[in-house]
Amino acid sequence: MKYKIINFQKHGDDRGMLVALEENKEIPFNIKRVYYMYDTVAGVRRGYHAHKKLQQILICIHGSCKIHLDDGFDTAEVVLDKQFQGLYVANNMWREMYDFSPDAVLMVLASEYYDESDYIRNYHEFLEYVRGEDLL
Ligand code: T46
Repeated sequence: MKYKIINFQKHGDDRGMLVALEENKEIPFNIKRVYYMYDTVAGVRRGYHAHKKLQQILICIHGSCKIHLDDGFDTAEVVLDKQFQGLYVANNMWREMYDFSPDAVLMVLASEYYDESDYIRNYHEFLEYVRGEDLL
């Protein structure tokens, strides 16, 4: 599984909604890190990298945004606009985040601590890495 939309259980009553996330239950890994982005500047596109090891769940807990995914062979565009949905992204996936609404808050649950050496920030290197061949 390279990516997957997960619909979390909604606990709703007459007061409103609540979503609960636990590691190795709703989230299919140990959660070592949580980060989020907000006040994203209009028209900006971020990401442009892959991870060798990191797995993540992306949740747009307010507003909406889109995610471009690329495994080196196929691409997909995913819309995140529901607070009860998470996008699981496996390692070895190129990702770009775009079309943020002005009020978007994109929260990410990560399987590893921050490690710059886990990033592949060059698309050509990424293709070589996942295809296991020298493309030059
Ligand atoms: C990813 C997508 C969805 C830290 O110091 N610690 C952290 O845990 C993170 C994630 C970032 N940073 C610093 C590193 C940079 O100086 O925050 C700055 C912005 O990070 P970056 O340019 O990598 O942000 P994005 O939005 O391009 O990518 C982020 C994650 O880095 C990445 O793992 O999958 O969100």
